[in-house]
Amino acid sequence: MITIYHVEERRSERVVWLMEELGLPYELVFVNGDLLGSLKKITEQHPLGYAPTVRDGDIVLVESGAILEYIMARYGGGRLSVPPESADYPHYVQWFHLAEGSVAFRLIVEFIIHGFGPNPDKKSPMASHLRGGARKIMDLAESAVASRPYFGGQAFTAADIMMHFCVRMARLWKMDFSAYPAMTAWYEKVTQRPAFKRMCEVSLPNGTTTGLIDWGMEASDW
Ligand SMILES: N[C@@H](CCC(=O)N[C@@H](CS)C(=O)NCC(=O)O)C(=O)O
Repeated sequence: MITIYHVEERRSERVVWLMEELGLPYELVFVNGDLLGSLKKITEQHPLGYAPTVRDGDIVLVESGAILEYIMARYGGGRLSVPPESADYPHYVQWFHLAEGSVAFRLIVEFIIHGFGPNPDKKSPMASHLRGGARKIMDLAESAVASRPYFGGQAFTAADIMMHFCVRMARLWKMDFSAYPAMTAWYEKVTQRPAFKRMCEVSLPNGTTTGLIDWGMEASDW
């Protein structure tokens, strides 16, 4: 039995969504409505104290992408991944890793630079250079789902689960998606999946809180 240590509306929802898609049993641990309480439970399992953290018997794993790969390979019979011999494999492997390695990273970089205020180069000489990086990646993401139905190619895969959190983060931070019709259609499509809806019911019983926060970002900041 996999135990998922969860924080509401955070990356641990990727693991819950995957388990629901695969129809695998799991135990979900979090303190409803209490972000810090949930994080405390995670810290009892692992010194990094991140969501997601997962326990499988004696094994404790962190890093959402690694956790998804572990579950698909060990318990999912490879479902929701793409085998290397498939023509879709390069798309799948790139977007699966790009999601956390570059998309989430670049979004957070812009968020931090925004916090530097009106003269960001005074804080870091790289600030102006880094600005616009998230947009470039989102342009790439738009062209990906404009040319094929899903990030991983022709079928829904774990690459879509990885990318969903990033796209949601960009939308929460008010990136203007009017220039991204393919990504908007992809987002609508994947959030209609029954497993996504079950994930929301179990992992977010009180509904959104992060969606209600003023993050201080405006469309013009991107
Ligand atoms: N790259 C990591 C990021 C993990 C992460 O930063 N999780 C956030 C929630 S989405 C968290 O737990 N933050 C609390 C903290 O950093 O202490 C992953 O994909 O698992």
